[in-house]
Amino acid sequence: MASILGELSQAVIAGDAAAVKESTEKALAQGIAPDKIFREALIPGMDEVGRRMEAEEYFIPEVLLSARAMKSATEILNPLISQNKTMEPLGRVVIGTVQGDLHDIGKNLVVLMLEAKGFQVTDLGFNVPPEQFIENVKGTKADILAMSALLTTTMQKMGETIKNLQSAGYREKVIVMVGGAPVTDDFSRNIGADGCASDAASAARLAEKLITGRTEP
Ligand code: B1M
Repeated sequence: MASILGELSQAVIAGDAAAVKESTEKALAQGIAPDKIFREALIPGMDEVGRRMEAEEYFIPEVLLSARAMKSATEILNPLISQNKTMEPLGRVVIGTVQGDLHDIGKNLVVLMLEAKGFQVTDLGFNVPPEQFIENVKGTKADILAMSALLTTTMQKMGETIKNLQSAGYREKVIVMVGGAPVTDDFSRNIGADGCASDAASAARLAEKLITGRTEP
């Protein structure tokens, strides 16, 4: 008999939102932790969707169905993960997916993990132009600017945003973190970011490390 996490993964691949919701609820009822459900069912499911897209077995409509199915699970899991919030925020973060890029599933997971760590997060969504990032960094007095990109064509917007931050005299006032599948350590260093992370949990750990490093005497 297939395990519940296997069933959940298959339901994501099939883009079946109702089955994803049902399997997520069953997994929780079996006592499986929300982060394990993400790591061992939802993310591998989306990875398989990506593989099929690459192999031209799946096209945009199928991928959108899977993305929507994934959302029906995150709607259940997010509040459970966010319960861990502390009263005093660890710091303020402005986050978004860069201009020209509509991928927000991974960014939303990063938001969730940051909130779970105790950060106060302003999520600007996707397709965010450099000037909107900068306005919000200033407006919220953010400690951290976090940018996500999933396309090799849009990741360049991260460098552009950092240059604009510099021109605005704001670069030294904010920590800049970048991430997303095509983003590497080398790329992050080259554009002058303070760090990058490969997944949502390590993004939250990195944010904590960077902000603690900055506030320590
Ligand atoms: Co798109 N897409 N897509 N897509 N899509 C990819 C990214 C792609 C790799 C698929 C492929 O060809 N194999 C490819 C990019 C190739 C490249 O540039 N290297 C691609 C393409 C080409 C496109 C289009 C151009 C397709 C087309 O129109 N011909 C188009 C572009 C639209 C646009 O953005 N302008 C497009 C469209 C779409 C949809 C809209 C249909 C949909 C997005 C829906 C949505 O997000 N609401 C979509 C999807 C779903 C994918 C795949 C299948 C899955 C992405 C995903 O959600 N993964 C993806 C293939 C893949 O990744 N396997 C693909 C699950 C998610 C949990 O992982 O997003 O990597 P990920 O996030 C991780 C880490 O990257 C990291 O933590 C997250 C959680 O662990 N992370 C950070 C992310 N941001 C971070 C920030 C941080 C730190 C870590 O610090 C700030």
